Amino acid sequence: MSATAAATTLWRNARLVTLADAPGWGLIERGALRVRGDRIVWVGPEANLPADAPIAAEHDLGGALVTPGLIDCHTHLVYGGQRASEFELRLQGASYEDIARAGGGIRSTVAATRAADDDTLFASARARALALMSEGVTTIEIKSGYGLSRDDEARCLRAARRLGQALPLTVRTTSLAAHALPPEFEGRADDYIDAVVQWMDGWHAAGLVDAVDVFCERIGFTRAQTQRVFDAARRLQLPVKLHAEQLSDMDGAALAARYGALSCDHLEHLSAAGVQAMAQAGTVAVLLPGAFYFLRESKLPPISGLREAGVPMAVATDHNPGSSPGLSLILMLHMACTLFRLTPEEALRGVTAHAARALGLQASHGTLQAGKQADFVVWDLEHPNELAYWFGRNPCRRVVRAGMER
Ligand code: DI6
Ligand code: FE
Repeated sequence: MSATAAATTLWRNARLVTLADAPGWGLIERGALRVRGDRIVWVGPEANLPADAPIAAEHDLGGALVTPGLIDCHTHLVYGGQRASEFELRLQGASYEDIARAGGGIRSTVAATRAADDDTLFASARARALALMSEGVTTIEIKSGYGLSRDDEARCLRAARRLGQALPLTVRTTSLAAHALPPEFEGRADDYIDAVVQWMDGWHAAGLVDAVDVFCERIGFTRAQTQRVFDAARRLQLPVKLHAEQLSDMDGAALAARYGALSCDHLEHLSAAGVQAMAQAGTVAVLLPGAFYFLRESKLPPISGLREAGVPMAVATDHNPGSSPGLSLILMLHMACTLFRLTPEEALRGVTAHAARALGLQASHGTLQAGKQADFVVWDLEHPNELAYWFGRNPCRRVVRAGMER
């Protein structure tokens, strides 16, 4: 039979976790999903299935749990080398900031990234993307930030775009050229920001940038420098995000909120005023328990303040070679509960609906609803709270992304 435009695929006999309306899991027992092309066209209890459209294929899921595809909304996936020896230094007592100030840290990854050719950068990032995908990740954000020159940043962004073409995975790119000061600009941070602002036009014109981010920190860039990068993004009509209040309170979140930021990320040192500014702007708080854990931080992000103010909370891996070399979004979901005391439902929303919002994709991704992209995961689990409960186990059984089984 030739596929007609109206032919749909039916996924039935599933326990659907739709996350359609907050709060709650949006559970549908004996649920069904109808998929046409890359879209969900109908979701509901099987008993209510309309009998009109032809069904091209039918899958009986045997009562299995189905959630939206997972979204890792903060990664630094493209880089050269690794930093295990820096981890050893930290085990001997050096701090992350000490190492960065001594010229190690991000700068050592910049050297390794510049030295790697395009295919090596792509191959290492591809292997990491496959690891994330094996646990049901269907969308990821990838930041640049280890090239720190016009051409090396472009190479990293191109590798990210290439991943989205080569793999059954939605990739959103973020320019994080303002991640650290490259050695050739030593002592000239404002000149570097001038250069970044100029380079951004070219990266944007080449279609390489979906959003713009800055590391606003004592060892990163000041608020004034952040603002100049955000002004450039605004001129190009690009949305902004911010690495904010990770190691100290720079009042960066309130600044980002004034630019209508999609998200502020890390936030361990976020103030009450920062929480309010984010709530008013509708900015998502992206929590990164992997970095908190790996850097052995003790100051917790103000979770109850964010919750009370109604700030949507997302959870991501922050995968990077220095502060979070982990490649399991499900482990982050678990750690968001154990370390940050999110509820299992908040944590699942954090890697689906709220992660979509942190990428500006809330209209098309993150829940099981008619009209959204058909991205979903079939799990070897009975209840969605088990996603937060098990750790070191991969219960992902099947993945459908954009209507196609991977
Ligand atoms: N905050 C982080 O945790 C990562 N970048 C950032 O701005 C760390 C990046 C690295 O150490 O390589
Ligand atoms: Fe990060």
